[in-house]
Amino acid sequence: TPIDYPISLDFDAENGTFEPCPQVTPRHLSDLKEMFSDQSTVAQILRENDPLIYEIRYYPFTTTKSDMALAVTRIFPGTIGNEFYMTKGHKHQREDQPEVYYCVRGEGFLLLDTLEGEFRAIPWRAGVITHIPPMWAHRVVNTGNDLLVFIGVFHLSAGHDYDIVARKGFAYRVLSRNGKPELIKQD
Ligand code: S6P
Ligand code: ZN
Repeated sequence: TPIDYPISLDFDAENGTFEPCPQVTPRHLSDLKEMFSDQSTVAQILRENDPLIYEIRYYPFTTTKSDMALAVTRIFPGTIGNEFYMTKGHKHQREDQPEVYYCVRGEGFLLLDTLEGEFRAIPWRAGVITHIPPMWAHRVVNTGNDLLVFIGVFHLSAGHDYDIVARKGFAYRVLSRNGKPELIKQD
């Protein structure tokens, strides 16, 4: 239901949580298993357990005339094989829908890819704000030993295309070599 009066949230930047929070979406390894390069390690882990890779907390600021939304994502530290924990990644369905990302805590990369030849890996740390133009697929990778927290502001009507990312993949992966992140080109 639309709410046409101001709403404020109580945000805990250390934890990456806020109150009130109407929706939390967990993403376990099984939810993004096809995104990781080392499929034999994925299968091996999934035989034993299904680790939580990240969590998304949403707040829809729906009014009678607008559909802005807030999402706070917390990516846990870790690797699958030698690939750092990351978001599934998606492109917005509507071609006129950008997004603003703000890294609140942690370190890693924001990967941006048109999936048509243009790619950027933005080194990310607390304090960096990035505008994601329409038609750029986006994925965040946690390369640190600690939680990575970021805020996304977008329109609910943007829609999410996960399939195109699953089909084409990002141009580079972020892999751990001796604990240090390296960008590796995909063929
Ligand atoms: C939504 C926005 C974020 C992501 C979230 C999780 O447009 O970009 O809220 O949904 O960071 O990533 P993903 O790829 O699983 O949706
Ligand atoms: Zn998005």
